[in-house]
Amino acid sequence: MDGFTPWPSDLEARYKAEGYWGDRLLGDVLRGDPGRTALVAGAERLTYAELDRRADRTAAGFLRLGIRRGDRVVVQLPNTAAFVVTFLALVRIGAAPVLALPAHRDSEVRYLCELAEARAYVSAETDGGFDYRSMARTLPVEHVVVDGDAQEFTALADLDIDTGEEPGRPDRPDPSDVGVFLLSGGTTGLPKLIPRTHRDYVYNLQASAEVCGFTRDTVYLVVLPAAHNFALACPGILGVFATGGTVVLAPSGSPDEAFPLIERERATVCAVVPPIAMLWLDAATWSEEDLSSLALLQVGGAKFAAARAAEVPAVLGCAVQQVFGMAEGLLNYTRLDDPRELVERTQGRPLSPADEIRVVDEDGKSVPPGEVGELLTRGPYTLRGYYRAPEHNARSFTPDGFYRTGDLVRELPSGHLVVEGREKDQINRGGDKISAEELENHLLAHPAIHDAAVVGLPDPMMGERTCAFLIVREAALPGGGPALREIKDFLRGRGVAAYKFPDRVEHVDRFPRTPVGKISKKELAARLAAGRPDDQGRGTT
Ligand code: OOB
Repeated sequence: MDGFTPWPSDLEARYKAEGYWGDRLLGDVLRGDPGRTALVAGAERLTYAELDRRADRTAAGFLRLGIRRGDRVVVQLPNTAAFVVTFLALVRIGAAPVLALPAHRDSEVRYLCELAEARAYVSAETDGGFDYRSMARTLPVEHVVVDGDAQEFTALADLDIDTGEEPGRPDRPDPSDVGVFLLSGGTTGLPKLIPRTHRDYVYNLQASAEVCGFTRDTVYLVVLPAAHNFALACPGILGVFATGGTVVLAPSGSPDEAFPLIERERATVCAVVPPIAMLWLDAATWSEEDLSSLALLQVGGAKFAAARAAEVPAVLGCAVQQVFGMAEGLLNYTRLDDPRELVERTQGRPLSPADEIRVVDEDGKSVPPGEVGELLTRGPYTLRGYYRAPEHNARSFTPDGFYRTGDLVRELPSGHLVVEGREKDQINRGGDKISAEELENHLLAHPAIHDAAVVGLPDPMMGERTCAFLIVREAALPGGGPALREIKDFLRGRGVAAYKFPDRVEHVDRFPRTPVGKISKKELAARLAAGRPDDQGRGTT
């Protein structure tokens, strides 16, 4: 596939010889007993046999539509059975789903369709008050498939028809093919696509299921978006399928929705981001639901404070596991039998014995053991390049193929990593990643804005919130420049996902600069922390 950077042949040979890469395809992950429940979604309950059949029939439907091996299909579905069926159907015919988040809007989805040259777009009809069909109308794709009332488009249900005919024999994908595209949190003006091959992603989910002790008795509650790597394959939905357990889809992580499902389905495992974990710690003290089935709470996506991690066993009655992962590949897990100290205070250690880790200083030299530096990594399930992004790849990888994570870590003698911060120009808002540059570019399109700098503002609940520092054009000054409300309306109008909207806007006359003349975001953050966002002391909106 053009735009895809393969692993060099010596590493490929090694990963195969050492058993990391096999021949299993993503379409073959359903390994449960046919009669056991694979999926619970709303009122729907599907056994392994039923899910398998639905995936096959829908695969035939996509083939009838003309979707073929090697095609890309942008999929934007909430946590519904349709997500699971569509994902399995596409990977079975070797068409790679490009997994957009339900929160994405025109700006993100259009870009993904263009970059991936997607043949089709699959969405919900409406969700959370948003009509995906109206967005779909102007997307540059041949086919739009809608779960629900499809209006002028193709209904997903119409792809799932048993015609009685033998479906055209699909061209079986190769394990080295790209199976799925995940989205990068992004550090540049535009989001990046992460190609995950069948064999690297199958290893990712199987090895994760093993480390997390998943079995056929696992009942996994999905509260994060199913399209996110954590919920999909760490071990996630696919890791459960590979071990024969049951997946229960929840619409969100709100205790009102999640707790009754835990009680009703006797859920044993759930993956959450720190703000949800903290919400649950609060809610569990007064909620009446029986959460006693819960055995493991996986927490990741952003740093989980040691003090909160320590509360989980007593308050929620289950073990806690910290997960420091990335859609690009590398996963770190605290192990189920790690001493409490490591579980509470570290973000885990690499999943695979073949994961290579380097912690380096600004010159790319390894720091002394135990000191903080940037984490570089390569391994059997970490990408070697973003899709169709040669210039960005030249910066994001070392010449010997290590991915520069942009995360600052400290490595303990046990191999466990402690995340100490970040070097990349990104905001981690409770696990949602926001590229500062992408948001700045949107803000710069505002007629009253001369310059913009986006920084993270420490927040006890979200870890960080987003603050946009703005220099307003002189002509706009008499009105005082755009306030937060106006900025949000402006971004909504541009079709930007709401989680990227700033939480706060500060108007300033000029930006502090580094000695080389770059905007000093460190200084901006320090001023915010000190409560004097503008040196001149102008107001907040
Ligand atoms: C997960 O994946 P992404 O791609 O949304 O974000 C990756 C970035 C990491 O580079 C790091 O900056 C941050 O999110 N991060 C954490 C963390 N887990 C992720 N920072 C501190 N502590 C943690 N535990 O977020 C993701 C993917 C798979 C599993 C879990 C999380």
